Amino acid sequence: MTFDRKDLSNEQLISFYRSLLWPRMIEEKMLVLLRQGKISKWFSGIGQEAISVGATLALQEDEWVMPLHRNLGVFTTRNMPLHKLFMQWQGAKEGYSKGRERSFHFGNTAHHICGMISHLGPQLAIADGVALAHKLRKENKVSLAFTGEGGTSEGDFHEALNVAAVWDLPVIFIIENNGYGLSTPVSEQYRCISLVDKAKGYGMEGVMIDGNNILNVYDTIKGVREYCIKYQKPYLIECMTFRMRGHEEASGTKYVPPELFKIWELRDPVKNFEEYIKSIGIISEEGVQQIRNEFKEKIEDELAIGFNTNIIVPDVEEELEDIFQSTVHSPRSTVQVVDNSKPTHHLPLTTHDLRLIDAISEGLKQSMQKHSNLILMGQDIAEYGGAFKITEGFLKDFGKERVRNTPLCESAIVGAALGLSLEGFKSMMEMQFADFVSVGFNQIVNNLAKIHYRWGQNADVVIRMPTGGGVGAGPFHSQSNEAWFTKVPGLKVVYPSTPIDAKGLLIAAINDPNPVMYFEHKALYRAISGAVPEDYYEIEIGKARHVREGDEISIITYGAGVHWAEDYAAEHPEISIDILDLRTLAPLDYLSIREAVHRTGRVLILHEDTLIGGIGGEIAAWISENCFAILDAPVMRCASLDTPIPFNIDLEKNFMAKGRLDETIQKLINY
Ligand SMILES: Cc1ncc(C[n+]2csc(CCOP(=O)(O)OP(=O)(O)O)c2C)c(N)n1
Repeated sequence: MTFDRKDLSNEQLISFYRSLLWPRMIEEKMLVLLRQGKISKWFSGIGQEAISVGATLALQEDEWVMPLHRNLGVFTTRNMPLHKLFMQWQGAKEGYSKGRERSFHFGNTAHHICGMISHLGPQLAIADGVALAHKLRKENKVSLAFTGEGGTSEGDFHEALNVAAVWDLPVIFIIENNGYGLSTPVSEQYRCISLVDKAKGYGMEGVMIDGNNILNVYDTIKGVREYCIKYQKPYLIECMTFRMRGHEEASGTKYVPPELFKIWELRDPVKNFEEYIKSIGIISEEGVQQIRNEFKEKIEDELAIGFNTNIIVPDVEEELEDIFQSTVHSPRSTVQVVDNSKPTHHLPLTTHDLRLIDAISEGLKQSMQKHSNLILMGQDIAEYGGAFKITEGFLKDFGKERVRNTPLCESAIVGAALGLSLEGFKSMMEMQFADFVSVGFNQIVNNLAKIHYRWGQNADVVIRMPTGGGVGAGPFHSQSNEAWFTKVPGLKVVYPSTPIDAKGLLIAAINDPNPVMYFEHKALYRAISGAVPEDYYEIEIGKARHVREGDEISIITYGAGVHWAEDYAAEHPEISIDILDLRTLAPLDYLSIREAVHRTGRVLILHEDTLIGGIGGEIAAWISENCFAILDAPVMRCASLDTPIPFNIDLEKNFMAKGRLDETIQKLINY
């Protein structure tokens, strides 16, 4: 292995050596502790340290890195204290994730390290979002994301690189090509000759380098960083290396031909660099031993601290509280909150009549005026104004940087939204249709939803979801999929049914520093109008609206169901119907639900979503557990058929819950 020190001083070379040796020695100790049963799992980066260390050394300390499971060198080079890392690996409360995450699945905002999720590829697009933040602020910074060669087969790799190229983002993508996935060799992973050849396909530069040569890695990434900043472009680097141990320690290496270990042993990044600095006379064998002894001692000292942790005493309140970032200090405290939660409410504000769609648009526009750091992203939302024209005219008012057309890639855009959040931006992503969220699902339920609980970083993202049927659009443009998200801790789910609520809840969602899924019913867009305050205001997330007072039955519903229930009540004056519009599906307003049960003792839960697994089942269960004594009849549900939503208008009508509303109400009354 040949090293070219360029203009690096002797001190720098020694310092590089220390940075390289440190994770190696930590790992060697961890392998001992693993055998002694003192830690539970270990993903080894032995043999690959030059990549993690060299890359991190080449960056500024406040540039975000998205490491994976073999990048201990990133954490150590960012000077995370070993005792705290060890607490993390022990699952101790004193670690970086309060015991909630394992091995390297954690991040830390102060160190600008974004914690990985197990799914690997999704981390790449987060780097896009961070780079976008730098670009928008005209900062001379990059973000850097790692992937293994296995991860390059994921769709997320493609999406992230494509977005970075199309948006000219200063991101460095590093492939650590270590020959094997879990056990899958590269011959079964891809067919191109070199992965770096893919760079050309994305319209970016790329280079393949020896990943075991720290000076090579450092120098390349330093140069690439300058390129990315100067030209505002991404760059792909394929680092050739080898995994010297099993995928994780328990899984062995039987599938690897033994001669490969011999070959790569000769290319060991630590030993080779050690030999090099000795050969140029800047350190002696004694000097090396001195450093090794110093590290050995330091490891023991740090472990002594690291072992000294308290036994975790689970605290239910704290566990639940940490799902979300507190909203106490969010801008909401200074925003006027409209309380229209009672049928008798009075609006002391100047209003104008708007359709649901216009109210959403107005809420979004006022939010853009309020928050200069709010970025809108979605397919066709700029010049075209969005599939439903919600953002029509926004481009002129707010410019192309803040109103961004995206390539057709939901997953990467959700990931980019999270990256923007790491850098303090707010973002709203428009799903063109709620149905398409399935291809961004992983990022939402695993990255956005869990990040605050896992390592305390918030995801300040709103995803707008044009949803619902009644428009004859078939199975993939009409689904009700809100219940996919109400089940996921860490997401707020709002679903307004009126213009006033639509505007106020959207503003509240954008002010909320947590991820909010905002459902808007397409069939209500232009069909429903109402008085909407002209000013900027919020409707409180998590508060239901008592729509109509009645004393015979209570219909608990949301979305289109509110209008079905109101129409039914108007057509049946002989029945005294009470209606509650949930407005927020997560978190549910249990107090208002209880009051609704109390008013009539007979409850019907109505939703357009299909029956099985719909939110109605959850509410019914809660009512029967908590309100049994005040019920006069079993809780009933009226929902759509458990089939996909069909295209033909008569079939769709047959599918819809609305067609069974009368029958269910009669059953409930006559019980
Ligand atoms: C989406 C997903 N599928 C499968 C896995 C299981 N898995 C974990 S690591 C891994 C291999 C990853 O290979 P590579 O990207 O080359 O990284 P390496 O482990 O070699 O560093 C697999 C299949 C996973 N974590 N995520």
